[in-house]
Amino acid sequence: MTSTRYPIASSGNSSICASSGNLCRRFKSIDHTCNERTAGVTVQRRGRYDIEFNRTFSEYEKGFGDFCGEGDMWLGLDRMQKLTQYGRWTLQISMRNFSDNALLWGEWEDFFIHPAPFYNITFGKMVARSQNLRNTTDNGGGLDYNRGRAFSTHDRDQDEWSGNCAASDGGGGWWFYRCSYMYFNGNRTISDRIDGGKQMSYQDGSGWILKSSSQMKMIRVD
Ligand SMILES: [Ca+2]
Repeated sequence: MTSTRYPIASSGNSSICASSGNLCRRFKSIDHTCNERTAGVTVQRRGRYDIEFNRTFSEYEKGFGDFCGEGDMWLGLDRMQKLTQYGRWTLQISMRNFSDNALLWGEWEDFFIHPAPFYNITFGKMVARSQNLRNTTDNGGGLDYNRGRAFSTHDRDQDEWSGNCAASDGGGGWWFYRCSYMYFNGNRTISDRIDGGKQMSYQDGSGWILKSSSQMKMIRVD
């Protein structure tokens, strides 16, 4: 499978249910009539640092930021859950390294967000990736570690660690297990100094790789 739909450079959520017009308006009433098959919906985008990601569970549930432009944003767990009820979706994740600005991306099939209050994330196997993305589970690493996990924030601990991953790891919400090897809602990377899993980072089995930007997108495939 090749991927020509391209991450990071792509524009905002302009196309889901494009025929119904403005997406921002459309999001107020996502329903089963939404049958756009090739649309991509941006789930998370970060790189401008124009908004904070250290937020409450309720904010992660509702979503925040710039849905229709190019600014940083989080779609909202409630919207993800509603959208994934219909059809099959692929999750595309792309990120840029802080150190060399290299772009890495991968796609996982059967992305699904379960209902509140846990909003567990499930997904199938990786179906496409850039050559420079490793997803090994050796020594942890990759997204596989998060499969099936509930969403946690600093004010709602639903992770399986004895402490609170979100509170310890930079304040942003995520589908933590005993924390995470992929974490894009953490602290902004401002230097090469690695600080556990607190910064925007991806652990590929060989070590933490700090990120300067990220984008997660859900793409309807069926
Ligand atoms: Ca915990």
